[in-house]
Amino acid sequence: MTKADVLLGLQWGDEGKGKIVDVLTPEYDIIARFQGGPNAGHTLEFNEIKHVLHTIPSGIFRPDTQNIIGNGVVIDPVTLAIEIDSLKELNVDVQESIQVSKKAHLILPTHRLLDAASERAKGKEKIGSTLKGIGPTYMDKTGRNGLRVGDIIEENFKERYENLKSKHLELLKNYDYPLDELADMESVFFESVNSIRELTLIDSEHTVNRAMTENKKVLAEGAQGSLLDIDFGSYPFVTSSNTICAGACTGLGIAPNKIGEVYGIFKAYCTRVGSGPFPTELFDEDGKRLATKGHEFGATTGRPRRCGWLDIPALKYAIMLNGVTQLIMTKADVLSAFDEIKVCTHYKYKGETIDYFPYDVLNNEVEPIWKSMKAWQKDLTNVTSIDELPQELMDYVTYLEQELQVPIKIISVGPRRSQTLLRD
Ligand code: 2SA
Ligand code: GDP
Ligand code: MG
Repeated sequence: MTKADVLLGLQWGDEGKGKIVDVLTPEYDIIARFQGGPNAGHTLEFNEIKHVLHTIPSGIFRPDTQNIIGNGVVIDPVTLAIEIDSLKELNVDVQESIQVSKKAHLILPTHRLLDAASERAKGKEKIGSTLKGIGPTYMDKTGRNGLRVGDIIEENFKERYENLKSKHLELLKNYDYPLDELADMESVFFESVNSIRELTLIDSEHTVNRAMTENKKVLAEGAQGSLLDIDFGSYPFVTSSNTICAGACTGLGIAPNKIGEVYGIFKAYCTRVGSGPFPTELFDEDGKRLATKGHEFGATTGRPRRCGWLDIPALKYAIMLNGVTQLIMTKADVLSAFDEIKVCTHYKYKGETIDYFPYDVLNNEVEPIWKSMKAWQKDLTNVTSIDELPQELMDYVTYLEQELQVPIKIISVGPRRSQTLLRD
C-alpha cells in the first residue's frame, strides 16, 4: 500500500504549486485537489502553452493521470464548465481524466453575490476576497445548508436550489445589495450544471484509498497557502478552508497515517494578494522590482500582488504546521535582478526579539529584523543543472536549509516546465 504525498504552499499562495505539480505528475497516478475552489489560479507553462487552472488539478495535461476534485473543494459549475471547454480546445480528454467528488459543495450565483455584498459592507476592512463566493459557500457547508455536487443528479435539485436561494435573498436584503445580474447568472449556472452532470461523479474517498491499496501513487495538490489557512492564517484575512496538510486528510478522506511526503513550496521572496498583515512587505524600489521581475499579478483576478523579502519565522511556522519533509524553492531567477537580497530572521515585537508568528501579527506591531546577503546577478533562466547555479544562490539555499532544517530538493528558475532543477 502506498501513502499519499501532499504538495502545498508555505506562504500566502502563488508559490508556483501548479507549475511544480505539473512537473511531478509523471511520477503519480492521481492528482487530487482537496480544498479551495475557483479562487485558486495555478499557472502551467510548457510547449509555448500558458494555461491557468482554477478548479481542475494540475495533472490534467499529462496523459494517463486521473485528476480528482475532492470533497473539500467548493465548485462553481460555471467556472468548471469554462475550464473544461478551454481544455477541450487544447485537445485534453477531460471526460476521461477528471473525476469529481459528489460530496464537494456547490457555489451558487447567490454565494457570489453574498461574497461581494459582504466585502462591500466591510469597506476598508475588506478581506480582499477573489469574489468567487468561497466564504459564503463554506459557511453554508459548516452551517449544514449547502448543496453538493451529488445533489445535481437528484430530481429535487431545483427545489433545493430555490430554498437555499431564498435564504440567500433574505441575507442580501440586509446588505441592500443589487440583484440585477442574478437572472443572467442563474441561467449560465443551470446550463453549466448540465455539463457537469456529464462528468464522472464519485465518492472520491473510496477512489483515493482504493488506489493506494493498489500501490498507485497519489499527490494531493494544495491551493492558496498555509498563511491563508482558516485556523492558522492571519485571521480574518484568510481564506475559508484548511490549506495546511491536515486539509488533505479531511478534503480527500486520507487518514493521517497514510500521508507520505509533504512537499512545502515557497517563493525565494514573499507575495500576498488581498488584505492583511505582511511583516516583510516592501513599499520601496526593491518591492517594485520584485513585482515587475516576478510578474506578480493574481492568476485569477489580475490584481497586483504585494511583494517583500523572505520571512523565515513565517516559513518555520508553516513547516511546523504541515510536517514538511521536502522543500521546493521557486522564482530564484527573480532575485537575479538584485545586488543584495534580504531575509527576515526574527521580528521585533513589543520591544522583544521573537522568532514566531504572534497572535496579533499586524504590520505596525511586528518589525522585521533583516539579514543581508549577496545576490548573484546572473540570468538563471537557461540554467539546466544545479551545478551551473551561482555560488551566492547556493549560499542562500544552504543558509535556508540550516535555518529551516528541511532539505530544499527542487529549485525553480523560470515559469516553464523545463526550468526546474532537481537536487539529489
Ligand atoms: P477568498 O476568495 O475568499 O478565498 O479570499 C480570501 C483571501 O484569500 C486570498 N486568496 C488568494 N491568495 C493568493 N492567490 C490566490 N489565487 C489567485 C492567484 C488570486 C488572484 O492565483 O493569483 O488572482 O487574485 C488566492 N485565492 C484567495 C485572497 O486574496 C484573500 O486575501
Ligand atoms: P500557484 O497558485 O501556486 O500555482 O502559483 P500561480 O500560478 O498563481 O503564480 C505563480 C506564477 O509564477 C505563475 O505565473 C508561474 O508561471 C510563475 N512561476 C512559477 N515558477 C516560477 C519560477 O521559478 N520563476 C518565475 N520567474 N516564474 C515562475
Ligand atoms: Mg495562484
